[in-house]
Amino acid sequence: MNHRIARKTNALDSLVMGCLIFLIPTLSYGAAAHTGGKIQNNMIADTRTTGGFPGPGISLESASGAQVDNNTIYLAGSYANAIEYRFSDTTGALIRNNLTNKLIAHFDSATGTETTNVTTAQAAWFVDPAASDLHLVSSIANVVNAGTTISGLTTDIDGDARPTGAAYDIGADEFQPDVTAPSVPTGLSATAFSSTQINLLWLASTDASAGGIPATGVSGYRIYRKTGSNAFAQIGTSTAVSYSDTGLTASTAYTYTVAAYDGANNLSAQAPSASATTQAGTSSSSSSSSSSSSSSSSSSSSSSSSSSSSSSSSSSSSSSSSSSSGSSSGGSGGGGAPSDGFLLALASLTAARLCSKRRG
Ligand SMILES: [Ca+2]
Ligand SMILES: [Ca+2]
Repeated sequence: MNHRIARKTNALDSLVMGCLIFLIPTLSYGAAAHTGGKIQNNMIADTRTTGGFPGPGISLESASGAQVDNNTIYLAGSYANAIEYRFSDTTGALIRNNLTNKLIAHFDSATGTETTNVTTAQAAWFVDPAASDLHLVSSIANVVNAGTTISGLTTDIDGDARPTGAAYDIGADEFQPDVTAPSVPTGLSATAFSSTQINLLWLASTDASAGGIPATGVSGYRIYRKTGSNAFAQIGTSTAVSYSDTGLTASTAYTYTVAAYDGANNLSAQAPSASATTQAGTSSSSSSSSSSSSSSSSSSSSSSSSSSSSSSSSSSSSSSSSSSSGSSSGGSGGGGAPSDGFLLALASLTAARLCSKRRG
């Protein structure tokens, strides 16, 4: 596995943008005089606590005038730095709006300006660090709307507008709140368990991402029972796809429906209702129950069965990682810089553009 997606020498204005990087902790400019260039809107994650690459997520080496903006870096290992810039011919670096869980450090008299970076990120802030999905799960204070305006950087890794809201968000993701409700529960059935209890079962809803906006996921279900006035009133909630309504009257018909809500409290429409009649009291032997509708007038049908849902949920992912190019292992040449035998070289390319993928 390569650790560096781009090591460039004698190049001009290289662009590394919009990468979603799995287990490739270092983007690097090369050891010999790179001029200009931008590393923006990348998500870089390595959740290995042992065996990971002992280096930063982004490194500038002998790079003058580079911009490192709006990247999100989460590294679970023990290495102290997420972004490094080094060597005396690294000058004028602009390092802005980066969201990391490790430090930003410079060595060897390299010079640069660090603006509105946040280096205290927590794994819980992100959708799925193990899958390199470092989208924000919620509107994190001091991250959302807390960044600096970057000339020319008008979208995020998803293509969402920058800024969305009052100001740039920090990191690769311009946070978009989940405003999409989960799917409507299906297959609701009601079964009389006794003279005082009816059990409900239904099929799980899903909460899908939409338009590059991460889903918060199904958090639970609201349970409703039809009242004497033929309206539905909520009688409880359940995080499972079942519910037992107790304390009922014998030989009485009850009608139910359920709706799903997600982590942002978006509520689905109500499922087609289902009815059941509680069993008779002690003496009689009639019993019966069954689900399905029954009451004539208003109640809809029950529709049991039906297909399940599926479609997983939440984040997408789609890799894309290393778009590589000519390889070339061999000597690192850099003093002090982390080196390994897997360096990719993108020599002689100017204005090479990597990872221009778009999600959603
Ligand atoms: Ca976004
Ligand atoms: Ca949702």
